[in-house]
Amino acid sequence: MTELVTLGETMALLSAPVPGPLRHMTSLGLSIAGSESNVAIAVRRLGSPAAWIGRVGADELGELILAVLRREDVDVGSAVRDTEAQTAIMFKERRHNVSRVSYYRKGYAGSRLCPSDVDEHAVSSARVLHITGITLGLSPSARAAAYAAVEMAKASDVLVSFDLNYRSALWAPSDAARELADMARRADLLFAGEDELAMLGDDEAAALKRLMPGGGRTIVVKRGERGASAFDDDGQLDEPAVPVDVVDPVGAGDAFVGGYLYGVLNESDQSQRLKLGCASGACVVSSFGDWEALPTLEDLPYLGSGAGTTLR
Ligand code: KDG
Repeated sequence: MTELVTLGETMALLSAPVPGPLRHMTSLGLSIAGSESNVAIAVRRLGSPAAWIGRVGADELGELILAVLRREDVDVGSAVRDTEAQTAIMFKERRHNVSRVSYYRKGYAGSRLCPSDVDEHAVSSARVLHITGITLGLSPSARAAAYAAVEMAKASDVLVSFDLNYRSALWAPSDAARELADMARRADLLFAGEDELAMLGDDEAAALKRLMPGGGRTIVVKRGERGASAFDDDGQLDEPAVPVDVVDPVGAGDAFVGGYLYGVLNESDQSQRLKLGCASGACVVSSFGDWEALPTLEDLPYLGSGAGTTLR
């Protein structure tokens, strides 16, 4: 049975293999990218069943996405093939130690996600529904699909997990702040970056107070190289990051969320959830790719081994 169900857009990813402007590349690596499917892969790699719901084009890139997710043992049985729009593409390049992404996604298949695409059985039979603010910014129909999924989850006592995941390329900060805050208040478990909380309130304390009106909810603040903090009815718990050399930060937030959610699904305590999140994030920042370096449980003990460690 699926434990985690995620909903969102996954794109084909074309990445520059070496640093430099995209315009001078003669070849690009081909993979896939999508915050929600990254989380599904993260949870599945650690050991819990996970499903992804989204729309892909009826094209080769759509088949690529489904094939990669299937290979990762993520359930894509509820994914939809759109015969009228193509699969979106994300490009990634590195310039002066900065990773830069650009999207070709407006009007593409993933943005055409709509409420009737949401498989009610898949949502109501899961234990956690995970969505992100990216879906709210994609299009009105994708936003409606996210709200429909949350209603279905709430009707079946499925825990709603929401990552603000603000993407400036998708919408203006004022529109995003309103929509993100509205969805945040419906979530049982909220993930936010420090910069995203700043967008929603004067300071972190004010934003947290506004977003956490009732008890029984958890807000997890992702602090990058300074780790993460969880706020719940028991107060605040901080966890430092695992020190690693940062190679490519894209996808690290999703890895953190996946590790944390695996802890939720396996009844780990708050400290263990944060540790799993930070460890998964560290694995992804220390290598290229949005999800390829996500760990299995067996990989985790090797994290933090000194430089030059050889396993024979
Ligand atoms: O969170 C990592 C993502 O940025 C990436 O995999 C693609 O979903 C994505 C997005 O919208 O940026």
